[in-house]
Amino acid sequence: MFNLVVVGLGYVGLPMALRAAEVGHRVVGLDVNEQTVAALNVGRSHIGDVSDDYLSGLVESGGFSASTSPECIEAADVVLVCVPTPLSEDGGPDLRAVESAARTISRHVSPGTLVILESTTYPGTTEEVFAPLVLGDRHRLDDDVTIAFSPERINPGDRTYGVQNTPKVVGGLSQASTDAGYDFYATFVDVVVKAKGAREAEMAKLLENTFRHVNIALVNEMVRFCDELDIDLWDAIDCAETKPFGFMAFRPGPGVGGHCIPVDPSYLSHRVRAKLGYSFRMVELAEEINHAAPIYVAEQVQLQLNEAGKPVRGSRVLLLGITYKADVADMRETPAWAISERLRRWGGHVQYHDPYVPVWPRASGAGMDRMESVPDPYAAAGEADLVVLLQEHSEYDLDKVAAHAEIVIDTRGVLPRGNNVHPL
Ligand code: SAJ
Repeated sequence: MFNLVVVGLGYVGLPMALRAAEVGHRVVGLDVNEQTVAALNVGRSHIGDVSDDYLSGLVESGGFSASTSPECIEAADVVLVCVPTPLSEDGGPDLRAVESAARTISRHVSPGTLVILESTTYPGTTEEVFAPLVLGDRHRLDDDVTIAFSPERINPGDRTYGVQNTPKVVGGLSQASTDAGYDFYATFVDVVVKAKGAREAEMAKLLENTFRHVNIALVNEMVRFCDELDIDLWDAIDCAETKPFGFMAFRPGPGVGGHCIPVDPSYLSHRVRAKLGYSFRMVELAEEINHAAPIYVAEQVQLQLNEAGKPVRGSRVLLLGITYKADVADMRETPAWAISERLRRWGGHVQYHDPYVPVWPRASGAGMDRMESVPDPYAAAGEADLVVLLQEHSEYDLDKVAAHAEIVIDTRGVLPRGNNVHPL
């Protein structure tokens, strides 16, 4: 078994750390947030998919502990880096957390340690940014430190796939590093896949999520002209989905949110443009289409109110489900924001309901203001001039939504069709 240090105890690092502890590795979670570390050490989880019971069992057994002290790296056989790489101003990944972690590791790492970066980033980061900072002028690759990349595949809210049963890709800066990464992950992940190298492992992740981004953009563009051609794209997708091979269904929506799909592909287009001087047109077009989706929804609101002889100005519009996807509490890059802002700019009175978001703090042009979720979505639907279903949270009774709403724009194509229901 290994002494493992996991740097960054968020939605990726904590599940990885605890799964490794489950099989007997001695795991220290290293994080800069003292409150997070203190809470974890008393069995309180800040990650929705990690229960307090699961965590406290591993804390009490001594398999897992959390710390803010980087000295724990000195005893590590393996160090995983699972820190955030948010989008930076220039469209690439903000690598400051990765660089900080690499410098910290460099100061404390012992000979024989395997260091693996899991944070999503552009191909070449491990070789050109991460490794030089880890190695510094004191360590040599393979002689005393092996370095690899392994894309994170943690899927928040997924009840089927977790760390153990999601195949793990790993690619090193040398064959020895790849092999060391394989041997490590194979102790607690059912299927481990060796990539040719770190770049291929970095690229695999971006390909996975660029694939989704581009295909979501495809249907987000098709839904516009299908509407004008009086073609029910939702039905066409259902039909296409019966093909047992060679097709994967994506469906139109109000826009692409989350911390992966709208972000990861731009790392790739940023890298291509920065290194090669030309654009990755598919991604840039997909970004353009998906960024426009929320405005298309606002325009559909305007159109349907117009059909009812009502201007947007002064009309009450209820948004149902404002997180970035159904049954998650995550608001990152949610399309609800752009929709709400556009309707308010047109003079609409916007309300919302979301069981996961009791209060919606919003930094709008008028400074930080806040909205509260209406208590009863069905009563609010009955009082609104128009309802927009953005996220089909499982707790919503879709029949009741359709029954109470005078007009409803169904951005998910899930409501029972009626004269008052208008799918995108
Ligand atoms: N969306 C659509 N139409 C679709 C699918 C998604 O509009 O057909 C929208 C969603 O509403 C959401 C955004 O796109 O706003 C992203 O949705 P997603 O289903 O891709 O969910 P994410 O962002 O949580 O993506 C994660 C990814 N997991 C990892 O990166 C480890 C992704 O690779 C997974 O495929 C996805 O979860 C999943 O399948 O749940």
